[in-house]
Amino acid sequence: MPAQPVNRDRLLRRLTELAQIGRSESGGVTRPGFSPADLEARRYMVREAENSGLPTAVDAAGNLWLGPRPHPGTTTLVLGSHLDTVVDAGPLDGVYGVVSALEAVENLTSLNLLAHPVTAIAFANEEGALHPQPFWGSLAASGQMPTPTAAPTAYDGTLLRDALTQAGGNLDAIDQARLDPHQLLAYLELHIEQGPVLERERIPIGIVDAIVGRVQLEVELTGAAAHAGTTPMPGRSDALAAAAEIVLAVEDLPAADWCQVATIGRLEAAPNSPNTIAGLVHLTVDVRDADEARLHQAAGEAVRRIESIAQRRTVKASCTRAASSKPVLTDAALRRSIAAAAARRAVPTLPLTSGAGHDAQMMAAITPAAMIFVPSIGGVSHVPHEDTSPDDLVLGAQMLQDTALALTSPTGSLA
Ligand code: HGY
Ligand code: MN
Ligand code: MN
Repeated sequence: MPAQPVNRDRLLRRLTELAQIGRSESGGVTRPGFSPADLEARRYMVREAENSGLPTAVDAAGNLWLGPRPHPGTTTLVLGSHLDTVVDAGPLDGVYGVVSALEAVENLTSLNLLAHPVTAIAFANEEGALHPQPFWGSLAASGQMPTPTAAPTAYDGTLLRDALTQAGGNLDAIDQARLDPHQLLAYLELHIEQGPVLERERIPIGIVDAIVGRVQLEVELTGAAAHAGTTPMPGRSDALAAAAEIVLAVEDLPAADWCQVATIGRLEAAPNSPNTIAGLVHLTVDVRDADEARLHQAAGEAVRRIESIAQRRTVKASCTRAASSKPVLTDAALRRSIAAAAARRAVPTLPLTSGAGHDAQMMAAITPAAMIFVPSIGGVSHVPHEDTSPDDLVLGAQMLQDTALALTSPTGSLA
C-alpha cells in the first residue's frame, strides 16, 4: 500500500493555526523557549498528534516527542526541528519542520511495513530568545549539554528550573534526555532557507551540505552612572558610549576577514534614563563561520577589541562565552537519499550551506544528519514577514516524507 501523500490542507491549516499562538502586535510571532506561548504551541501539537493516534512525551530536557521515542532493539529515524521562536519572528522558522515531521510520521506510521520506526521531535529552546542557552534540547539529546550554572536564569530574571518543570522537564535529570546513538537510524530536518539563494536560483529544494558554527558572547560593561548635566565630559565612565564603539568594532570583524558574519543583536543599558550616563550595559555578540578555527579566532578577537575599548574608556568589561556550536558537514549518504527522492519526482535541487544554526548540527554528533531547505520569499527570516509559498511548503514536506520512506522501508537504505 503506497504511503498517503502529504495532506496539503492539514499541513497549511496547522501552520496557520500555530502562527496565531504567540502573535505579537507587529503581526509577528513571539514564542521564546519555555514561555507560555511556547507551552501553548506544544499543547496544540500534542492534541494534533494524539488525535492521529500517536504517542507523545516530554523528556527531561523539555523536548517534545510526537511519536514513539527511540528505544532498544530498533533504530529510529528522527524527523524534527523546533517550535520556539525569536522575538517578533515569522510563522515558519522551526515550526514548519515540526509540522512537516508530524505529517510524515502520520502518513508513514499507518503503513505498518517500515523496517525502522519513524518519529518526530520538537527540540526545546533552539533559539535561546528568553533562556540564553540556544539549542538547549538538541544539546541535551546529543549529550553535549555544557554543565548548567547553579541557577540558569532567563533574560527576564526567571529561573530555567521552574520554566523547564512547567514544560514537563527536569533540570536535575537532563542526562535522561540523552539519546543512545545505537537506537538512531538518522536525523532529518526540514527548514526554510532563511536566505536568498533558492529564490534567486528559482530552485524549490535545497540540500544542505554544511551548517556554520557560531559563538555567542554575553558581555557586561560596567561604567559609572552619573548626572548627564553636571558631569564634565572628560573622565566620564560611560558604558553606553563604550558599547557604541564596541558595536562598530564587532561589526568590522568580517570586513577584516576574521569571520563570515558578526552581530550584536541584544543591548540593554541601565538605568536607561535620558538624563543619566549609562552605568551598565549588557550586550550579546554572535559570530559565525564555516571554519571552526576561524570561528574561535574571531571570538577571541572580539573579546580583545571589547576589552581594549573598555579599558581606554575606563569601563570594566566582562565577556562570557554563553554558547557555541561547531560547524558541521551533513551526512553524504543522507544527502544522496534526499537527492534520489527529489529525482524520483523530477524536482530540481541545489546544494547550499546554512548560515543559520540548526538542531541538526547537534544531532550530527551522534547520528547521520541532514537538512532539506525550501525557499524564503525575499530571503528574509526572524521577521514577521518571513514567508514561503504554499506550493514550496507542501513540496518540501513531501520531500521529507519521501526521503523518510526510502530510509525506513524494508528495501530502503542510506543511498
Ligand atoms: O540563530 C540561528 O542561526 C538560528 O535561528 N537558531
Ligand atoms: Mn531561527
Ligand atoms: Mn530555526
